[in-house]
Amino acid sequence: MKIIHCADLHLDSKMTANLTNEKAKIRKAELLNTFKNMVKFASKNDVKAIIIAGDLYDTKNISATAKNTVIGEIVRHTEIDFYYLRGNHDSESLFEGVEIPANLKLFNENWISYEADNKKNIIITGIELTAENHNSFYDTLILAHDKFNIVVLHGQESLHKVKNDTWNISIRELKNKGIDYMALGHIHEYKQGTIDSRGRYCYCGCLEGRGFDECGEHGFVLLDIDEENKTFKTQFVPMAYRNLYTVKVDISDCMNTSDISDRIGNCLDGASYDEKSLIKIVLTGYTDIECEKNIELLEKEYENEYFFLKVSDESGFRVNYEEFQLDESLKGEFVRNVMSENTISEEDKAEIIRYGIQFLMGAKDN
Ligand SMILES: [Mn+2]
Repeated sequence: MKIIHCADLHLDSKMTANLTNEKAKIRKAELLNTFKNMVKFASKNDVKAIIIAGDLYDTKNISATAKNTVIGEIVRHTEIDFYYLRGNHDSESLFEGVEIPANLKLFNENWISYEADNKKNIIITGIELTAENHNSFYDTLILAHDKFNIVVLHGQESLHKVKNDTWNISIRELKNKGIDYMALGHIHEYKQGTIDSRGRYCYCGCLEGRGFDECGEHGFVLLDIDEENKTFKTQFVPMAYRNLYTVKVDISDCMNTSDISDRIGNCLDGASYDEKSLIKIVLTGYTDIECEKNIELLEKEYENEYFFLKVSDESGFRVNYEEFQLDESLKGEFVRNVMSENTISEEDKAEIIRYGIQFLMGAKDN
């Protein structure tokens, strides 16, 4: 039996952190579309169940479009059962006034188990964490050890129990419970780990990256379970329409914007990102204080090659002290004065000297 494990779709996210309203609108539509594409994949590949391990939505106020899209897909695909466990971003009244389709299986603040296959060998069990149950839910989990057990939870993994943290999940406390696969949500990056000699836990990551803290490939996990032998294989399936990448470009020794542009060009050519990507260029390294650097121009130069591109300058300046040692001009005097100041850090000195020299050079031009 094939099962999809997805989580953290965050449908209806604002998406305006980097993007214009127009592009944010496009991204919002893409999030919904990727959900539809995942269901399409499930239908085509004989997937019998889709587990949504929390944060299907991003806000408590869900748009009619997002609501109708999800319900519409569930109703349209009666061949698939949807197991939806709410996360910390999901609304309590999500299905208020809506008739719950028979193939939509929900969870609540108590453990609930569902038989996922006709042979009753695969059991999906889940609980939504609350302030009341987050300390006790480990003890109340009782599984039949002769079944293939999938446990669904939404929260942050840790070794030990963290008191007063509703969204904390101690992996150690879930040892020897009979779990085969734990489908987790909350961490937006794909990650697998071991529970005990029997079971594994997995964060499938979010379905689409939204910001530059969610770089790289995104998608879902496809489980292929042999219900007779109770063995299984997992596969990460990339599904995101667009990916985000942070690209570090060392601009050490560049003297002007053209030099920097060449470095950026080399890095981008080497990586060959899809033109649909969102790119954040981070300039690193150290340049001479007299380096001419125009960030806006660099952004303009490359922004049309991708859906979105921004340049963030994290490079520093280096002062070539020897150059100023014997300089008798005001510039040399200024540099030597700053350098002899013991209360200023080296980085701040470089910054002060850079501004000072720019000022002196500007004054000379006038
Ligand atoms: Mn979450």
